[in-house]
Amino acid sequence: MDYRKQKQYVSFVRTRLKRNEKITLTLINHDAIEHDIEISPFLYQTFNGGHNSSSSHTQHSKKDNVLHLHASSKTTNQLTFVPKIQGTYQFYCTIPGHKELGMIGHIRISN
Ligand SMILES: [Cu+2]
Repeated sequence: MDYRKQKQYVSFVRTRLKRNEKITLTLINHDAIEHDIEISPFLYQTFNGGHNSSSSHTQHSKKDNVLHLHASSKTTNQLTFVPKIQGTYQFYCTIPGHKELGMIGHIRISN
């Protein structure tokens, strides 16, 4: 996932994933403000935390089964996980107004 403050706010390297396949999600933030990514509830297993220790970030939700990854301005952050159940899931930036700007999309997890 690559958030750029250009015509297209979000660009993707890959949005089709396989169940039980380890995937590393990379959030690259080229913008002057923070962004994050949250995937609507689905079952997964994580290997490293997407929650880094940026104290300025107050949007952290602690909802069950919601994968959350945050990147401060001009930073890149990563999270490795294994999706456990197939389906199509929505992801979006949780900063107010950003979803409406186009920071939204879908990932597909197949068997
Ligand atoms: Cu955003």
